[in-house]
Amino acid sequence: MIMFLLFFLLFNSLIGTSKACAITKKELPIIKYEPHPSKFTKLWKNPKIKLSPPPKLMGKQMGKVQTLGRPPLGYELDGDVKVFTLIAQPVEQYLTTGKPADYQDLIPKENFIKGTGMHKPIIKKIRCWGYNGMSPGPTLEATEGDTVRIILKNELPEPTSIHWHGFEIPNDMDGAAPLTQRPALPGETLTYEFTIYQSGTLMYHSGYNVMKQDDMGMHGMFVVHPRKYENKIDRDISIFLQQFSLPPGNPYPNLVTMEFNWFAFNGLAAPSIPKITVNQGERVRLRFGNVIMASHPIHIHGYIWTLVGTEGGPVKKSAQIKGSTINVPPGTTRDVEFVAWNPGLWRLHCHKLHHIVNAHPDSPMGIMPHGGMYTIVEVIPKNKNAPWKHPSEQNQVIELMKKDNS
Ligand SMILES: [Cu+2]
Repeated sequence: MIMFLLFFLLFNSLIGTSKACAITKKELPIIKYEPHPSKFTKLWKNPKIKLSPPPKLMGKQMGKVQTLGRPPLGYELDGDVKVFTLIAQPVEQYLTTGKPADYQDLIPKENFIKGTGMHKPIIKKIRCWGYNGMSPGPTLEATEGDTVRIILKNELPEPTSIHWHGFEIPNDMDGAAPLTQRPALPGETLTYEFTIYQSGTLMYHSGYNVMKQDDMGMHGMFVVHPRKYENKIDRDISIFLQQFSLPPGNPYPNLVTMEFNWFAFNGLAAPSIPKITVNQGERVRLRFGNVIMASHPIHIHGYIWTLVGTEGGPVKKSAQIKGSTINVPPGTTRDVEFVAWNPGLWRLHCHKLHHIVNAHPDSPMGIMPHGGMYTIVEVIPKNKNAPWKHPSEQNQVIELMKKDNS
């Protein structure tokens, strides 16, 4: 009997305990943001670090390349040396702003089937790392033969360095820390200086703790113009390809998976990627860069473009390839050019179709709105009322195409 009583009391107290342990709403723990805490974070915590605002345009900017949807970065001149400043820092930005696409009003209303196609755009914030308040960092521009100095200020909670991707420079400038240099500790500054003997669409990205820092968004484009281009470029546009794994409700990228569910051009996902607007007859160069893990076959509608450059520089005329899709594997850049002869609204997107949807649902249901690596090229006609003609029939454009093929 005593044993039974004891058992009864014990059983009751267990139930009682479990009841007491149940977390009520009031007791939910408050989790403070500390980006990817590790045992080292504390060691590197530098209370003196305050995040700098993005540096203002400095000196005379090059202004030739347009980084789609992103502000440009200028430089200062110290004698003949072009001086750039990059501040490595945590960044909070919007992949999608919740606003409709800037080409939404160009789509004829009657094209929408009632009840479909007018999804309310979502807002998606990401907390990542980047340079000068954004990821990808700003596009640097120089000309073959220039000497450049890049000042890197570290405002991250861990050491960092910058690797100059594709550059033929002295070993101690390679930024592959700790192999070729000591990284900058939080609060420290590093200076790189080198002469550029090549041209092409090159890149920069973190050279320390690369898997984490590069995946967190620490990369950008570095365009080196040749002394003279083969053709005059009217629109020179840079697009950095990015992908992130963002679990639902979590703005921090998951770095240990290849299950990416957010895809971006210059840190923006459709419908928040701006359209590219060009005039009929203009020569357009698109520069694509990729330093992360997946490859992206970028496709354009209505045009056959020509591969004119890689991170290795201009492609020889005899080796130039034509197509409507260019694959951009990790660690490479691809420059394509076309003369905008064909007026209208043309899709420009990744042809891995998982990459043109935001936050993949478990199973595709209904009509899925465009997201990810998707925008349009709007080619404004010279004459709105002119009938459509292929360049082979259109005298005005034939001259341009001749130039293109010469
Ligand atoms: Cu893709």
